[in-house]
Amino acid sequence: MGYVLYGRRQTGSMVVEAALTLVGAAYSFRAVPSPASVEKRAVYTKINPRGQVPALIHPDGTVITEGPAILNHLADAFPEAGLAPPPGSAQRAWHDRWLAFFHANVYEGMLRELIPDRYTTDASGSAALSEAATAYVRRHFLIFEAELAHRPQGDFFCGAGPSALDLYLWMLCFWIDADWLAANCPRLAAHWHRMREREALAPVEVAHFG
Ligand SMILES: N[C@@H](CCC(=O)N[C@@H](CS)C(=O)NCC(=O)O)C(=O)O
Repeated sequence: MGYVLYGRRQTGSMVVEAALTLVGAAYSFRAVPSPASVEKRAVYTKINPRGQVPALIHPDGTVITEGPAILNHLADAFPEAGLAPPPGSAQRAWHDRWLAFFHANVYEGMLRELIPDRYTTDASGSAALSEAATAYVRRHFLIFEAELAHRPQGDFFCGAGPSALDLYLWMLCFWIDADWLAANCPRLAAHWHRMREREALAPVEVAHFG
């Protein structure tokens, strides 16, 4: 019995699919209807009360939500896959810091940017809310771009292969303006292009953005 991933096209389940693929875990995928489908959604909220994807069900039935918790679980459960530096190492602390940074700030900021109506009771202010969120998201990308200037230059953030953090940035870059990224975050833009060239990730990209 493998894992079960609840997800939907063009959502945060993309990075979990990528991680499951890279670690070679057996899993089945269950598509969760969009938020508009109230009736079907009621079934899913029994699994994740927030109604959000992704949710990963461990083979023992444990429900895991929140992208970084899922990714860190897979990194620890499949250590030979090298999805994160060893637990307890300084490198792992660095990795987890930035994973949490992007999850807490950028992912949430992108939600405000893309669906501002959900974050206000005054729809007349939605455009301004979205605009402010764009600036907020970009400020956080610039902080990480500056951080990379102090890191050893390599294809990946933490070593010889893609880590969960590499996968998370690969996913987030599908939601940021590519021209802005190239002009303002050359290291991250180059990283995104390298990640998109990886054969193992191509089917996941096609499933979400093909
Ligand atoms: N903090 C959650 C956020 C997940 C999230 O916002 N998922 C969105 C899709 S990208 C979703 O399911 N939205 C549907 C809803 O909120 O009703 C995580 O990291 O997994």
